[in-house]
Amino acid sequence: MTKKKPLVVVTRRLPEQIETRMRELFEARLNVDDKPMTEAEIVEAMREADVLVPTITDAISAGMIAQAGDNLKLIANFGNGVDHIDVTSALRRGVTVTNTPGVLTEDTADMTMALILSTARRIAEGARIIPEGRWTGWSPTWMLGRRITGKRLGIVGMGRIGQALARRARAFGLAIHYHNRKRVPPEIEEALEATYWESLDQMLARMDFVSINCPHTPATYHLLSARRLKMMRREAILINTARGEIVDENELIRMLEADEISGAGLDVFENAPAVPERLVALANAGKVTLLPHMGSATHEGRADMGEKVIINIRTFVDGHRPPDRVLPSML
Ligand code: 8YV
Repeated sequence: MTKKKPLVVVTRRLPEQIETRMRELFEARLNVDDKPMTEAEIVEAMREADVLVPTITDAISAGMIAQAGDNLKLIANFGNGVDHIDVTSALRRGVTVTNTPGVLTEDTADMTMALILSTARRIAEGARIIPEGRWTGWSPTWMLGRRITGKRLGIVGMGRIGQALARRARAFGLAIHYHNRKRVPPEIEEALEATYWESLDQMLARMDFVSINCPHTPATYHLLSARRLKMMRREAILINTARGEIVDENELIRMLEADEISGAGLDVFENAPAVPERLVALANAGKVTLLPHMGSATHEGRADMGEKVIINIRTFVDGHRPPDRVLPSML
């Protein structure tokens, strides 16, 4: 007797090979035109589905989870961060939540390093000059940026991505400093020649670059508050490839406009995809580099994320614990 395939509802378009596999393995309901689903459409899907596969663009609230059907037993997120899902409510209702950690670590660390290079050396600004026909020739004091070698990088959140960033940053001659909920094992600190700062305030006051690489949780909401941002040095550059909500964006904008901080490289925003006009004006002025959440945007990375979703669903459907369960301790 063939086992009934689980009804798996996928909210966004996924890499082709992943969708093909899903059609083979599951009763897959895919989003071929990639038009984001409305809350009502997602709730409707949650009433019928055995498994929901959302992404960062889908807010899954407690209210939506309360309306889910009894069949819904797994929310298999396509992505590492789960701050868009009310995981506590899901777990309370006996719904397992999984994510896709690890497979996007190197790509996101690459993009973080790219933002450090781009913002310090004004690459985005410079790359516009020739296409816009504004180059009149070389000059000794024109388009000067900031040196990276020998400077201090403070990493906020020394998990997989923070450590992968540290490996890259060392190759560029940056001194590694970090703040984290707890100290990493001594062998990792030694390998990265990383200095631990128990006090985030004290670390912020001494860094040339500060990179946000921690998850967005209730505890890290506005971790870089107005008070903390003011501790950063005037020459410092802030990089964020984690989540916009970790930084008080309004205060960051005010400080950039007032030259109280020298620059920022942002891949995430507090109310993405809405980006404040004042921030866009700062980008046009060459003071900040803004990217549309491209941290893990590689063909390989997104395919690997899809593979992880499939593995999480298959192990769960086979009655086993999926490898990437999101646990309350992670929230
Ligand atoms: C994802 C990300 O692409 O994984 C994350 O947390 O921010 C991105 O890599 C996005 O979340 C897709 O849902």
